[in-house]
Amino acid sequence: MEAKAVFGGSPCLSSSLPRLPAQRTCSLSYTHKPILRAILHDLHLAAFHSKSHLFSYSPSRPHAKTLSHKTRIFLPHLVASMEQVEETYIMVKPDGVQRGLVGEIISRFEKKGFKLTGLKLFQCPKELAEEHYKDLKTKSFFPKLIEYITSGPVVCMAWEGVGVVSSARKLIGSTDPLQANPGTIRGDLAVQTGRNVIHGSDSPENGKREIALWFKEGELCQWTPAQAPWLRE
Ligand code: DAT
Ligand code: MG
Repeated sequence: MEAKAVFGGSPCLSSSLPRLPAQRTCSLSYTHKPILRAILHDLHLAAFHSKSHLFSYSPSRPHAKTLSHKTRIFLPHLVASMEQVEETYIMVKPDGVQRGLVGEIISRFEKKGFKLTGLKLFQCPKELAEEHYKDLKTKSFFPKLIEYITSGPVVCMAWEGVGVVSSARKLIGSTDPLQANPGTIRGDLAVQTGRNVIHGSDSPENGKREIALWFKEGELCQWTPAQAPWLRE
């Protein structure tokens, strides 16, 4: 009988996680059980020292008595619950669609590692555009903004992930493309505020509000990307 020890990576030895390329494995005979236990115990303590409150103590486990520390069981569900999954509404505006930038824009979010949960090409009615931008109703540019957003099809997207709202805003860049940093979508692909190719929700609350506004029930898809364990430990 053999047991595998994993070195150099996450010490969470869940069998559901694939082994990361940088990790090394070695096979130990089961007759080396006490040594293996000691190695694993030390790895746990080293890698998760600052998160010790996330471990439960299990003094009832027999080998705990033979070690100088209490045995700890890692509780990954507690770590997951600490990191709030957000959703954001991202929209390629009519200029982005007309200029053939849809693939490029989707690709940036995919490559970053966020999860696409909704996607459609859509001709936006005036009432929806006005509701979406209702906070800007008093602005002088509001009529032109509505005219622009309804001038051709848009690509509506819902993206999900930890920190996705603020990260998407960083990927998008400043409202004025001339002020947007190179490397951002607006910084790389646009030159004018009135043609800034993309929208992104400005808060988690607005992310939820806007997704509910632009997507009907049944249009969103919940799924688990195969790459999930390669993006977050
Ligand atoms: P953002 O899209 O970066 O969240 P915003 O919410 O302030 O920016 O404005 C919504 C859109 O309105 C923006 O993407 C383009 C347009 N807009 C904003 N300010 C403008 C201005 N001064 N002149 C013309 N259009 C403007
Ligand atoms: Mg905005």
